[in-house]
Amino acid sequence: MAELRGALIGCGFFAVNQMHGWRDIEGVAIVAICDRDPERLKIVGDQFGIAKRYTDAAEMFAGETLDFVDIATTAPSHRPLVEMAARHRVPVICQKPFAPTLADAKAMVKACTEAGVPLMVHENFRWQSPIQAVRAVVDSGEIGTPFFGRISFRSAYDVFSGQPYLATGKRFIIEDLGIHILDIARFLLGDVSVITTRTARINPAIAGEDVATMLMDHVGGATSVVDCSYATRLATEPFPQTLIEIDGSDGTIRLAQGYRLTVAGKSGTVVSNVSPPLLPWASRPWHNIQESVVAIQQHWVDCLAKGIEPATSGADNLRTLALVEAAYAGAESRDPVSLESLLR
Ligand code: NAD
Ligand code: 89V
Repeated sequence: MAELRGALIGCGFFAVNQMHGWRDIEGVAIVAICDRDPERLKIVGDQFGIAKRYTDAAEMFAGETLDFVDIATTAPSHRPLVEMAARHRVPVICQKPFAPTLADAKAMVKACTEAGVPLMVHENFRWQSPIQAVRAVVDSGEIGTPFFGRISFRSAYDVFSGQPYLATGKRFIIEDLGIHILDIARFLLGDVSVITTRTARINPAIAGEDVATMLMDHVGGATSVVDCSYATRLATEPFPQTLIEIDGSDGTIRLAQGYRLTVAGKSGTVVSNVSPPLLPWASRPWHNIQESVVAIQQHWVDCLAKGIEPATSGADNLRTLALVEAAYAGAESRDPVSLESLLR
């Protein structure tokens, strides 16, 4: 089969992981890159040996024949770039947060659907191997029917040095990090009908909230708590581990710090180490996230080959983004927010 010709837009902090990911995957080549900042374009172009470089995405779409485009810019540029890809009939991957608003995201899904173009959101946390291991246990039936979940991300890691824009936005932890954890809750326990949210800002040097606690009713009957903090100083810093508790009718799952998975179920208790592999180009503590980048990008290639919708398609991600919007609305009103009207 001919090699897929991809292009990447946005050569910033995180895109380097995506470029490594593409290099690891067979049957794909990134043939062109684009960044409006010539310095970033040069750094990534030189590091990965990409000769075709553009400072303007429109010029890149006009000048290249592409099988897909990978958008790794921040949220404000996502809608115009995704719509540009749709106009050029180029299948598109878009980084999270998919869009600044749910209305933008719905328009992006519509544009791609009408153009007949596949659209995947780079929602990679559910692709982390420890999270996949938890899902495999749930699917096996070992703990029966889940009725409670706690999906937790608490840290004091300095994310602002690598991503300074995170300190300046009115919204922070729910939109940037909570979005992943809410997506994991959906992945493990199904869609959500109602969410109740409390937030706080502990770090006075940032503009947005750095603590969020969300209580959710899942459509299938389970209740979950999603709690996120970048203001939690622990004896051992867990970044970027998501810790999970699931209670089911026949047992429990605990994913604890150090990637220790304990399953107490129908066949007894099993403790295992589900540490993600350290890829040759990866570095601790980011290796968990870096491995998931390869997994989601491989999934995209497999879906393109089979002509099937990716698990984290644009349409799927509307449900995660709706949770983000509902969480901010509920944090302000202090009332529970129903998801139904948002998703209409
Ligand atoms: P960044 O600011 O370091 O990089 C973004 C790059 O995009 C910059 O170089 C900028 O010049 C370029 N850019 C912006 N608009 C452009 C446009 N219209 N045309 C061409 N280039 C443009 O940001 P980052 O930290 O790399 O984050 C990028 C995205 O990745 C964000 O949405 C962020 O939330 C997401 N992210 C995801 C993960 C994850 O695990 N999935 C981790 C970190 C960041
Ligand atoms: O995944 C992300 O979007 C990152 C981080 C894990 C640091 O929050 O911003």
